Amino acid sequence: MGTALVYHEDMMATRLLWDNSECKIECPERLAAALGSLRQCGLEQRCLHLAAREATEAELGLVHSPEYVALVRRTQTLGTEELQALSGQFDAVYFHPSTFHCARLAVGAVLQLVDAVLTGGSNNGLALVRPPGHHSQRAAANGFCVFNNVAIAAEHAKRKHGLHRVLIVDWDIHHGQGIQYIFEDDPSVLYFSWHRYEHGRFWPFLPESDADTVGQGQGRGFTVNLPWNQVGMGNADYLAAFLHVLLPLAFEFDPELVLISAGFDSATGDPEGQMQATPECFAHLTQLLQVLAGGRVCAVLEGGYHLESLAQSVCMTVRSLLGDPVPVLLGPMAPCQSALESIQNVRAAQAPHWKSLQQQDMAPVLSPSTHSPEGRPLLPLPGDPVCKAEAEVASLSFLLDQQHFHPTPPVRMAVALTAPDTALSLSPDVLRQEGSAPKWETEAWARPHESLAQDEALTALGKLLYLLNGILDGKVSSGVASTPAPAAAATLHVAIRRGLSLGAQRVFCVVLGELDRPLDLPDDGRILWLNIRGKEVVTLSMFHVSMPLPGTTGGFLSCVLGLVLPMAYGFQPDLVLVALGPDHRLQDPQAALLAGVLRVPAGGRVLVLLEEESAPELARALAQALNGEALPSLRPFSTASPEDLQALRSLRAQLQPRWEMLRVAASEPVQRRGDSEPSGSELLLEPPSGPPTPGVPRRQFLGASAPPAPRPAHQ
Ligand code: Q9C
Ligand code: ZN
Repeated sequence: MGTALVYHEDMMATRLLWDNSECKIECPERLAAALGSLRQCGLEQRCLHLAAREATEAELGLVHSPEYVALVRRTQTLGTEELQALSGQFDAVYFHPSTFHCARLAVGAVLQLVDAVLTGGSNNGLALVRPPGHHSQRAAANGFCVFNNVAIAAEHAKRKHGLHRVLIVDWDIHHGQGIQYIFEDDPSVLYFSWHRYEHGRFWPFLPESDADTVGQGQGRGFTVNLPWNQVGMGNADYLAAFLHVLLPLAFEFDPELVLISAGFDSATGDPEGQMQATPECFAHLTQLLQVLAGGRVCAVLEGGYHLESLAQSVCMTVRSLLGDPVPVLLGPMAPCQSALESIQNVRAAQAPHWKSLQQQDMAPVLSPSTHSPEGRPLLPLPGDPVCKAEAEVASLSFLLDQQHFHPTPPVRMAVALTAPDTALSLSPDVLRQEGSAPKWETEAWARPHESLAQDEALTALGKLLYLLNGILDGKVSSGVASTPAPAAAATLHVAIRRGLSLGAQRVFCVVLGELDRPLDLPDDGRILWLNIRGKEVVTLSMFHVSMPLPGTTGGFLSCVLGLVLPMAYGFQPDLVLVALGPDHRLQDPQAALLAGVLRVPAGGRVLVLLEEESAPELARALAQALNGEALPSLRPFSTASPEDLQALRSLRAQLQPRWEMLRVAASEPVQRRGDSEPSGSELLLEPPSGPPTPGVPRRQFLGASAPPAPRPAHQ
């Protein structure tokens, strides 16, 4: 088991033999940089190595025409001038005498990876390959791509392993139009791509890269395009796209395998993408995808042309695949207006095809025509808008430097249960915590609380305090603790106070069941309290929210993806406390999902507090989720009820002035008392003021509370 790394040094052989400024960026050094940095970070040594092999012609034939395969085969014997002439027949392509060999190795590497993951040889993995694949078509090379590595792998997973649902996530900054064409009428492959588009003014200049292209025939709704219309998109924009577009659809699709077209030209510093997502963002994206398909995730290198940015982003991806907690994201987390317009448009275009997007007020934003009547792209406008305000653009070297030190806690997961935990059958790397805080210290914390007077409650509190200390000290990443039910409220109260006293600056409490927010806790923005229970939505402040537990799996998912995670990303907590109190009514797979996804924004620092009377299965499900193991399926998927959706809509409207990661649309009208929710048609008739907004008014703290404090000093 573990994480597979597939590679072959022969894939460094293909290179550009003549002058061509467009193609020269796809160079052998890309692989050397990625691999070198994996070695340097000690990550390569932790992977399982699989040798790449050449794909057979039958395998190439899963996607490509025999004539095209023959054409590429003939390039082996051509001279430089003939190679150059042939290359000129395609858009942004070069051939080399080794191209056929390299391209067959690239396909074979991905097939080796998929076979290993689908036969249980490894949990997940990365294929480091050249040439890339996602632009390549049935009978055409395109955009540095010769054979469509990922498309062939998806087809192979269907034919050879009998899969029915494969998700392809293309986070490369270019549109993988090749993959789109190959699967456009196929409902068994869900293809998601975001890409630099600039209203059609960026390569490959295709109208079918826009959000309103959703697939054909049976495949309608299984092509999902998220075009970025400005450069400068960053971590918040990418995460908003995952939370509000990709993940809801992916959960509803319920893939058996996730393939990532992992191009890193979407990272900061890349000359092609001109975006600003930091390498850490790819650790988050990867870990979020690992909650799908039982963790069967295969990442496949596509683009990425800034060697340092590429190398660091590859390392971040592999760290997540290995299960390490992710580095927290720094900086303000608010998607820009242009990103929100794109998100709104793709949600509107996909809403007819996905239950998880229905019944939510949706209308596309009117955007300027992207193509001339003849179908040719319009010329770039001088001074095209950029998403980020100039002042907010951190220097590249700063962004790439901040990753110098991400210590990984020696223990990923500890259980500190009061009931005997020997029957739990946990993975051997889960620590069964023996230690307890000193008696005097435990008693001091317990003193003000009557319910903590009992011996059992004190013992539980001692274990919890010890665990909390380990987490905030960087010795343990996450943990599960328990307490007798009558002591639950007081124990949670102590945990919050102790967390703050140990240096946590922001604690996110996600509370299920009958536990009230202690009255004497400071309401100064250091604690975000979200109680999921109760009859109705109550927003006591931007930091004190209560809502009903959705009665359906669909409603629960919308709550987790559309509310809990956006708030977590906006708050950037140092510590997440999940408390399952009396009558929490959460099913084990739901609890596991909640804990598993909260790990991501929290950089792994999640502590779950259970009642010791809960079933051992619940403790096990939580421990596995926090240890980065595969999550159980939420099936059967039940659609969110109108009440669930109404509660979420009203909460979103109340909270999004402060929690901007909740936004799913650009410039939503501010809600005034007594106003009804705007209907879709009203939005259509009144598009947000004029053409695309350059830049965003950011960080408007409309709530009474202060913005988050600066990052804590502790690690
Ligand atoms: N300045 C991949 O990333 N040139 N292919 C575009 C725009 C072609 C990219 C020129 C870029 C191909 C796999
Ligand atoms: Zn690319």
